[in-house]
This record gives sequence, C-alpha cells and structure tokens, in this order.
Amino acid sequence: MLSELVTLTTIDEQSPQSFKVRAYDNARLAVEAHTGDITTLDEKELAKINGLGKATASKIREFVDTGRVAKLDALRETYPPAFVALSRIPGVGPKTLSLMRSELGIENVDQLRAAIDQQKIRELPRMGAKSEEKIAKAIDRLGLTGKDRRTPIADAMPLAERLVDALRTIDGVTNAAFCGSLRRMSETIGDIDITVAARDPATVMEAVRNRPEVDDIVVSGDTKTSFLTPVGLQVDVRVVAPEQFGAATLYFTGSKQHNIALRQWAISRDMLLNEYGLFTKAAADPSAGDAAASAPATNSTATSETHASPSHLIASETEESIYQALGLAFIPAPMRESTCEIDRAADDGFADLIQRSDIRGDLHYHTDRSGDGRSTVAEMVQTAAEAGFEYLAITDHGEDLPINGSNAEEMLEHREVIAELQHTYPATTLLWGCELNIDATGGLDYADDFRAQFDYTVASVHSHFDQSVAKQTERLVAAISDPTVDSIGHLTGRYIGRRPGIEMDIDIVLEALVHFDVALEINGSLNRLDAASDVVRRAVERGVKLVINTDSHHTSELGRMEYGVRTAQRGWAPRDLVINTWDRATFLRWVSAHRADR
Ligand code: DGT
Ligand code: CA
Ligand code: CA
Ligand code: ZN
Repeated sequence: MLSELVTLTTIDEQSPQSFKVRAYDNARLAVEAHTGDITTLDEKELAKINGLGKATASKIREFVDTGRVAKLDALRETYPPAFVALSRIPGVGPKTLSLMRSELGIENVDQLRAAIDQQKIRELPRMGAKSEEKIAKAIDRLGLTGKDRRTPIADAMPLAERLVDALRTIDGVTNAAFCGSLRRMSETIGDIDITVAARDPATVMEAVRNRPEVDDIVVSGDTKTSFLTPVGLQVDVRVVAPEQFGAATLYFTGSKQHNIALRQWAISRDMLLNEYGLFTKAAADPSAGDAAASAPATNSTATSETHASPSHLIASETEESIYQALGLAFIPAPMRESTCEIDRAADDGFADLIQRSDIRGDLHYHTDRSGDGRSTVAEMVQTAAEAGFEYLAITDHGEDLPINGSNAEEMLEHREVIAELQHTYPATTLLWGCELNIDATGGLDYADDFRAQFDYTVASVHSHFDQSVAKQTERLVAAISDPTVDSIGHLTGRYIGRRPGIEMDIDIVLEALVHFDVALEINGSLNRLDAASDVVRRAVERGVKLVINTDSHHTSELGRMEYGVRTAQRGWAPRDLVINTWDRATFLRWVSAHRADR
C-alpha cells in the first residue's frame, strides 16, 4: 500500500522529492524494518514507530481495518495502471509525464509510442530529439507495447506468496501453491495461477472473493475464481481435490511446451496424462480420455468423475509420484521450459543441480556503511549467522559510488568493526569486502594496492547504461581482468521491466570470466535476477564459476537467496560450479589461488 502511495504521489506531486512522497517512503521502510505484528497496533502506537507520522499511521489502520485506503483509491482513479506504467520508463520523469498528459493527451504506452513516431515528445519543454530516442529505445527493449503487457516478477511474487499463505490457513485446505510462469521463475508474468487442494471448493472461492487484493472479479465459478488486482494483474485461483493436487500443479505450472512433451512421453508409454492424473491408457475409454486430455483447464472437475475411474489411476497426488511413474527424475519447476529437460530427466537426472540447502555463504551483503544500506553491521551479521552461513562477505560500496560509497579511511574503520564482531560469531567467517563500482571504461575504486587488501570483492555496473556494445564489452573485460576482482555483480545492471541493462557481447565476457577465473553473480533480488537464467545456462556450458547472492541492504532481504537459487536452477547450474556452496577452506583457498594466478 505504501509503495503504491509512493509511486502515485510522485506522479501527483510531480516530484520524488516532495514532502509527502518522502513521508510515505520513510513509512514504507519503517514498516519493513518493524519486527512485531504491525496490524495489532493502534494509531497512537503506530505513530510512535520511528519514521511513521500521524497521517501514515491512520492510513495503515484504515488499510488493516477495511482493506482499502480512501486516499489511495482516489489516486488510482486519477492515475490508472496504464498511465502509471509510463512512469517506469527510463527517461520519463514525473514532470514530463504530466506534460505528456496535459499537452498531448497521452494515457498509455501505445499512445506514447504514437507520439514518438510523430516526433511530438521532443517538442515538450526540457526534452529533445535525444531524450525522445532514449524513451523509444527503452519502450522497445522493455517490451512495453502491445496488448500482452506483462508484470515484472518482483511485483507478482510477494502478492502470490501472500495469497498462498492466506489460502493455506482456510479450514479444510490441505495444500496451496502458485504455479504457472511465476513458479518457473519467468522474469515477467502474464497472470498468477494458484492451485488449492480442498474438499469444499465453495469456502475457498468465498474467501478468495473477499480478499483485499481483489479489485474486480473476472469470473467466479464453483472451482475457479479469476480476479484483477487494483494494478490490473490477473490472478486465477483453482480448487482441486487433495488427491489430484500433484496432477493439477504439474498441469498449471507448465510450461505449455513442457506439458505437451510430457504428455507425448506418456502416450508413447501407453499412459495418459492430464490435469487429473496419470492413467493407464488401455483402461480409459480412448475417446473420452483424449477429450479430457485436451480440454481447456477452465472446465469443472465433473470430467474427473466420468473419465478418471480410480482403478485405472497410476499417480496424481504429488508431482514426484507422476514423474516417477513416467520413469523420469523429478524436474524442478524452473527447468520446465522444454529445453531438453525431459531427455535429461530420462537419462542422468538432476542429482548435481544446485539446491538452496547447498548454500554456505553470502558474498554480496551491505550494511548501513553504504548510503543505501538500512541495517547496522551488527544486525546484518547476526542475521547471517542465524541463517547458518559459514562465511559472509560484507561488501559495502566503494568510494566511487556517489552518496552510497565509503572512502579508504572509512573502509579501514569498518574493517575494525567487522574484526570486533568476529569474536561474537566464531562460526561465521566474516570477510571484509567491497562492492567495487565499474566506471565507464572498466576502472575501479581506490588505488590498486588499497583494493588488493580486501578479503573479497564484487565489482558491478551502476551507471553508463547507454554505451555501445563494443564499449560495454571492453569495460567489463577490463574489470574482469583486474587482479583485485573476485566476482562480477548483477552483470547488466537491469531492473526487470523498468530499466534495460547494458548490452554486451556475452561470449567475450564469459570467455574472460573463464580465463581470469572470476565468478559470475546470480543476484537474488527479484528486481534484478542478474545474470539472467539464459546467460547462466551459457556460463554453465563454458564452465564459468558462479556465485548466488542476496545483495541484502536490510536484514529482511535474506530470503532472496531462494530466488537466486531458483534462477540458477533455471540456468541448469550444478552445485560444484557455485563457489558459495564450497566449504570455507575450499572457498578461501580459491580466493587466494585465483588472485595469485594473475
Ligand atoms: P504467463 O501467465 O503468460 O506468464 O504464462 P503461464 O505459463 O503461466 O501460462 P498460463 O497462465 O496461460 O497457463 C498456466 C499453465 O497452464 C501453463 O504454463 C500450462 C498450462 N496450460 C495453459 N494452456 C494450456 C494448453 O493449451 N495446453 C497445455 N498442455 N497446457 C496449457
Ligand atoms: Ca500464468
Ligand atoms: Ca493463467
Ligand atoms: Zn550491492
């Protein structure tokens, strides 16, 4: 609610710096940092929380009590989702946005595209041909035009997780899971698909219709409800019988291509696979079976009674049992994209695939030493130690990053603080690290000999997104070849759906990573997921070392490790290539060995 208020108020006030915007943003951070149950506090108690004012406190109460906020509803009325989407385009600031609407009547991306084609944007105050071209390029690269508008995973995941958690607590619900492209860790999501296992679908449908996330009901039947959230994201919730939960989640997770390939695999082994289960082919009525198999997913469960006679059922309750009965290894959801995963499941399987439980350390981690860090070093270390990490690299920003960075003297003080904390947490080896900033030509922070003192470094791009492919490639190779660089963070610097990353010749960059034995980060922030899974897949083929990090700036962000691991799975990463699965001694040996080799 507060994030949305920040976004809409920025547009309304035509400035991200307005007092109101800053108040909402501070409130958002305060709520995020609050460890207790915020919903139990009254207005007075809320206003006592550091960062929360009286006005926001009353909005939080209003939201908790009624599920709505009048102010937010009014803003949504003035700025519908299609218009707000424009504010996410790089180069479109709130002032420009307001002018586009008042001067040119632009309400959505398609109209903006048309205005660009007629060279009307360059005529607006403070704009020009160059800024117009920049916006045009961003629209193309972010894939924003057309009716198949997709939602960045960072916007869909928290909503889906919250809904699934809520549905699980309903009486009679035995299981619930989000499926579809979200479970496969696609970077953008068409709609959210949720499958619920319960005997009594009516109770579940009723609960779904009453959720505060519902803005508009699209359809509501006996076993399926589709609704739109206030930002226009569609959610499909389907209820199935508990014994069909595995077959249903398998079907609704997809991908469509994976489903088709899996079905063909079943047919060629005289079995039938559909959303209700895996059946022996001989026993099922062939014509009825085919109809069920190709029926759209939206039908009622009635078909299951007519065609799915239990005596002919082979497996349906869990996905594991179905893959097993098909003679296949279990295929993790992020790999189900019909990219040879079925062949592999029939052959070697995925025993060496990276899992969350393999991770022993986090090697990209901020404290409030960074301008954008929000928890103290003591809090951050405690959280990592409690998460059971064997080692942790504290990588606050180097001096070149404006506002957020620290100079050499500050970094040396920080080293002392970290060394002191080490006594309190003997089981977690604390590394004094740095996130180096890769400048326009590949240069890095500090003097060479100072940089060489850090226990561990991650170097990343934070600016100059618009250089040529050749320049960006050169820039990265220069950074990779620097003897003080242990890893490259968030390779392209993209924000999914919001900022295109830098473009490079990926083959040359991967080759440099192999040559200089530098690790490639998979950043678990849902806004980044960078390197992307397709790049990871190519890196794996070449034997590039990987590292999966949270890039946490607050103690609440450690859960990102899970998303990083799922992205790594989507790129078929084996655990042995991931340096933060190694035990402490092996990892530390690698750091000194690969530096010595330069
Ligand atoms: P999205 O929503 O566009 O990001 O992508 P998905 O993969 O979530 O697609 P969606 O929501 O249309 O359908 C969810 C799953 O249901 C999909 O991954 C596979 C399954 N499915 C949907 N339509 C078909 C179909 O025509 N044939 C088969 N075999 N499976 C389908
Ligand atoms: Ca979907
Ligand atoms: Ca769907
Ligand atoms: Zn960072």
